[in-house]
Amino acid sequence: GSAATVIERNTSFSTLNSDDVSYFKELLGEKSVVEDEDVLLTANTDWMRKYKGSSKLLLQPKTTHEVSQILKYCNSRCLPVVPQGGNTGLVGGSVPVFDEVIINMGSMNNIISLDKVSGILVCEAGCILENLISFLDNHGFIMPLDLGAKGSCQIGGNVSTNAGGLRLVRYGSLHGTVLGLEAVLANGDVIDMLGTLRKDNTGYDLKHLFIGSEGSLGIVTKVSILTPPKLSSVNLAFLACVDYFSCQKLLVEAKMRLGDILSAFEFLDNQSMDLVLNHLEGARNPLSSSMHNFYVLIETTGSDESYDKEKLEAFLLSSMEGGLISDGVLAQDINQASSFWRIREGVPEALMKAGAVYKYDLSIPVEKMYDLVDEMRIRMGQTAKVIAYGHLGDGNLHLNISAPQYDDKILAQIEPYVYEWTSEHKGSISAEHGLGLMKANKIFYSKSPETVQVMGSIKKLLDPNGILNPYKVLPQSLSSYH
Ligand code: AKG
Repeated sequence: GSAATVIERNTSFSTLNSDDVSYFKELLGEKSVVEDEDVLLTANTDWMRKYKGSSKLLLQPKTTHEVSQILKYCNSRCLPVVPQGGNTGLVGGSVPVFDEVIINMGSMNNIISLDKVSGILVCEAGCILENLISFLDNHGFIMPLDLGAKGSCQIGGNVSTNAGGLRLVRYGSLHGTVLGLEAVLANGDVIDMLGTLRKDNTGYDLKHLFIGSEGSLGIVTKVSILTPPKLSSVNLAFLACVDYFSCQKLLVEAKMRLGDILSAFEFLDNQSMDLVLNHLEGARNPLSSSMHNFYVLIETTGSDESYDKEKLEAFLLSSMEGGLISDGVLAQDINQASSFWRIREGVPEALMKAGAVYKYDLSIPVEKMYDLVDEMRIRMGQTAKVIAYGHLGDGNLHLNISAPQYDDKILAQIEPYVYEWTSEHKGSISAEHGLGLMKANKIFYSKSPETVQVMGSIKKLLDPNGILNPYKVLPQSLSSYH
């Protein structure tokens, strides 16, 4: 059993026939119309192997025009579609639920331009994040976002899900760094909002509707993004704290004392560390003792090697003296730094190897965050492990419940409790992963009925037949119309 709620196929959708397939072959060429069973099996299944659709067709458009023609056709035929990037999402948003046509964006992977004065990059949606990072590195820039899935995830998917990641604490969310985008609406209209300006207050800033709407309002085909300069001095500390309160105080101090050079503040608890050490090959605890309760990674990025290092070392020394940190080590080179990151970024992979996992991605006021973890440990008892880590600097907790296998009894112990608790503490039930299929019907825990109603109206305006990524994001009554 999976955590998916039971939903029904929208009866107003038609089903794919051989004329449809012929039309797409004519439009895209045989090679870009995929019916191969192995390819479809992969594309129908999400990264966690928890959500599984039954699509019979995957399309690989190479241009915006092709995306436009595909959607125009599907809209007129009432054929539902699911846009798919790297398929690394964690909420079942990037795979079909039933037989939706998969629109794979991977062939639109051209970099269009980089303005080396302003650092503004324009590229197609299917560019893999890591490729953009390498490209920019050669030109003295970095991407304003970085996440564990960088080797597979695509910028179009990042933008469509408003992915957060490890650098948000420094560079802000994609609502700030994405300067423009091009999107194709359900009816095939191409909306050119691909501006490359920092400032543009001419009317409604519609690009924001496509950032974080998970492909439910249109398909993002091109992106313009502000990239920060690559600074010469990066330092990474791996630290231990005795309790959660110390992690919290350390965050306040780090923001105040490191100020402009702070570029990441991440945490994991000892259960997360144990999991990584047990399941990831070659992983080892950078600190000699493994008896610590919490681990914190602090990264600084600045332009003056000796000044930055002095600043960080002085901060660490006083935090040590003040008892906020009980142990710590500074990465001596880039390899050591990546081995530290591997521990933090490797938790999701270790969780997958450990068995079944129930994932919650919550925004909770920092001071309350770990109360939920303690409460969940009591609730779950011996039946499952509670693993907590995440972006402490952003108030974002990744709460994961790990069990040998999926079990509805375990699920009933977790939900709706986790959602109710989060809602009561004025948190968000999706900090950065989106709602997808997993949480489409849970939106009311974080949004008022009036707000959701407006979302429904926008959905209906832009996608009147509900063909774009159906069953996701909004409750089914608002996202697909029977
Ligand atoms: C992260 O590691 O920061 C993620 O977003 C993944 C969280 C998860 O696996 O729950």
